[in-house]
Amino acid sequence: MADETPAAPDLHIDIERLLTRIDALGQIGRIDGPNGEWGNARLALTDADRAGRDLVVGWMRELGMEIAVDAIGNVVATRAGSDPSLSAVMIGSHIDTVGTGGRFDGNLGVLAGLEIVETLDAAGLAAERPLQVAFFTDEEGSRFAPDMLGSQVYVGGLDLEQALDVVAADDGARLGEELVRIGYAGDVECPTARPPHAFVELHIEQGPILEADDVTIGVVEGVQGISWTEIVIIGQSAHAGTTPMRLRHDPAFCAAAIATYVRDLTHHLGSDQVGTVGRIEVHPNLVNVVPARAALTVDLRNTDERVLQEAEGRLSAFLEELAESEGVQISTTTLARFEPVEFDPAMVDLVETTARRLGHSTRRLSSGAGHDAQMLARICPTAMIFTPSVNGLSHNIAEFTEAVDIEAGANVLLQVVLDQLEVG
Ligand code: HGY
Ligand code: MN
Ligand code: MN
Repeated sequence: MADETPAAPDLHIDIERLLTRIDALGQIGRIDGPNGEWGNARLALTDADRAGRDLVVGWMRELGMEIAVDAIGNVVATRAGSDPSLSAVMIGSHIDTVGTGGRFDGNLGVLAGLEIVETLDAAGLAAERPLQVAFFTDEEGSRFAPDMLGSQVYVGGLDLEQALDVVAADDGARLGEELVRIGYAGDVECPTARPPHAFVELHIEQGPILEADDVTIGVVEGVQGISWTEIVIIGQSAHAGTTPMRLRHDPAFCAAAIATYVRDLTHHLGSDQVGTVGRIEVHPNLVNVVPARAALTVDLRNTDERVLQEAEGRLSAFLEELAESEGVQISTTTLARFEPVEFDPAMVDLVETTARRLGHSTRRLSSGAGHDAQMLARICPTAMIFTPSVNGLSHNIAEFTEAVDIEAGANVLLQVVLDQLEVG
């Protein structure tokens, strides 16, 4: 850490300016709900994602930042420091969303970074280190698995060519072609040749913990392990009326049995285990046809790697039994697999002491969601700052975080970044 005396303890962000940018980006791929709630649909590398990228890159240019786009479409904007030989402090997150997402997930972290650049510029604060603001490609992984795809390539955790060959779950498009189509196949090599000095990500909690404890700032100690599996079940299509139950090989029944098993597994393994069947497809999906095929995804997560492996083992054994008992073929593909991550203790402490110095309540927690920070933690000291989510909701257009909490989180981010920037 830099010396203890904060560089500009009274400096603070302009919350109205930040909220204006959040709302402006939120208009791209906007989805309105029946009760005034509204969110976003900007799946990775779609036209909506391109429009969101273009808007944010435009703001980066207006701030006089140097823009770099790498070969997987990650965008890194740089505010020059007085000593360019020093590695940059990076603020980052993502601006792609799930199909029924909110307007804060990821976007808050990127736009808070731009707000901090504008705040430093307005205050005439020069820094020795460059300051970078980045958004990473396809953090959500909904369309192109795995999640955190762009930041994984950025840190060298996923081979670029392998990433470019990933095929979209929705329309079968190849990632590399979509990147070219939207104009973000950049010329900067991956993985990065210059790891940041430090990485800090401001993000909404996306769960109920901070709100339940009435706490303003989440001091994130790490991220839980993630296991995504796609399961394909091949049975035999048959007439719904004429085929006796004993002669059926029914993939839809198997998909339902797997979803029920996943729920039972979480009860058996205890509170830290979560399990989700998020996608189920049945073919031919007709009322009077016993299906020929079903495909579904299982998302298992746990803070304890050993228990997560046990969950995976139990599911695999269940699939074998089911294939045998129902006379179907079951195949699995791993879509994502990340072990739990712990952030740099000194950076975690810095977030906590900074938040408390600013007078905010804090609590430590592990992140239930995956984040780009868990990838950057592989190459530099990394920390995350959480703000509360109203009703613990996210990946839902009703996702919301109060302005007062956004302001608190962004000011903590500002002070943490100032500590790392070694402002002159
Ligand atoms: O899946 C996740 O946790 C993140 O939203 N990509
Ligand atoms: Mn996110
Ligand atoms: Mn998300």
